[in-house]
Amino acid sequence: MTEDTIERTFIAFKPDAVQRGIMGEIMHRFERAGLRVAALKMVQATDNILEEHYSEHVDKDFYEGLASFMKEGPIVAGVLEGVNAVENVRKLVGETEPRSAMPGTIRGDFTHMSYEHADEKGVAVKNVIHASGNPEEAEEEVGIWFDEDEIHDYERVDEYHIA
Ligand code: IDP
Ligand code: MG
Repeated sequence: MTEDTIERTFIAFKPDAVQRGIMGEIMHRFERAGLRVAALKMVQATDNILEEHYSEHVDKDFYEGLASFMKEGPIVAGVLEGVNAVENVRKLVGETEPRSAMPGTIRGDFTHMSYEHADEKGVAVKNVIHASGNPEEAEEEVGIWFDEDEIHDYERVDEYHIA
């Protein structure tokens, strides 16, 4: 897919999604919306890669909790492709704080905790999935987690209808 309206976005199933066994249910939502899975791999996050990935949050109070949560177990990193993929994936993912995430969104359907609760416990908000916030972030994050030869170009059989 080469049109300008076709974007790539970065997603990651956080350790809670992997350990809760809900990766398939989450991926199903992206696949049925017609987003093309261009890359996918299970990786153990390291301090270095997390500092790059969450560079905007490194100095925040919740960073330590966030980094230790993201290292609790493997994550599954992926690249999704589609029309305005960044915006569409964030729409499916929902609000950052589970408490405010609407039913029907991934975070709204699979989580419920609040910032207040997470901060009181000194842990990160466990919200099952990461998705790039804007196209610039998406390009940067795809580059942090993937080499270009790990991103695959193939046609979905239903591409005629979905994009
Ligand atoms: P996003 O994941 O929706 O883009 P960001 O604001 O970029 O949200 O925050 C990155 C991640 O850091 C969140 O998904 C969440 O796991 C965690 N987080 C954000 N704000 C807080 C907080 O106030 N307390 C604890 N964890 C937080
Ligand atoms: Mg963010």
